[in-house]
Amino acid sequence: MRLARPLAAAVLVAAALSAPQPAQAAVFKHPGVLVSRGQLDFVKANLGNEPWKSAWKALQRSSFASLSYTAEPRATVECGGWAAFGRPIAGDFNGDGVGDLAAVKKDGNTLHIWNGKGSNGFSGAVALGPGWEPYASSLMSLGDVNGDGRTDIGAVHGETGTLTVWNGKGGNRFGPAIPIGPGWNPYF
Ligand SMILES: [Ca+2]
Ligand SMILES: [Ca+2]
Repeated sequence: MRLARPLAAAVLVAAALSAPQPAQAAVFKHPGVLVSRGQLDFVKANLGNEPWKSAWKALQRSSFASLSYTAEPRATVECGGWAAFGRPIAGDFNGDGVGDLAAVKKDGNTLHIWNGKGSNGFSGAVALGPGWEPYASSLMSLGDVNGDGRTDIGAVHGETGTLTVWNGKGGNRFGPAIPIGPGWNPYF
């Protein structure tokens, strides 16, 4: 995770000012604070001045700093696995107002969705179903093309050139494939 230096410093100040937690050294040994006491004191003394003032306010607005934030630790954290997926598309596929990502996994040609959770966070991948191989290279987010307020997706069949639309239903669900018409291959 990379943070702007003032924000990173503010995060560390918040950590330093928070109440001490019960030690769990037997399970996990924290590598320690990566800045000096003098640096923390400097940032703390300048929280009323820019850029530290804005960084502090941004930290306070962050959902990760909320007292109601509930961590969702995962047993397995995937790193560097995006090469397994085709080009991702963006849209609000579950209808909660936060942007999501979708992409077809090349092995199995299954459409996957990652729901945005705000603050640049995403849920784990939700597998929707196989059979997307003919559409994987042209999958696109269309916005709302049927006017029901929900994000729709489309693609051009790689062999037939038929433009096909799937209307979003919210909750990461889509209606049946609706063929719009042939002749779209030259545009993709
Ligand atoms: Ca969403
Ligand atoms: Ca729609």
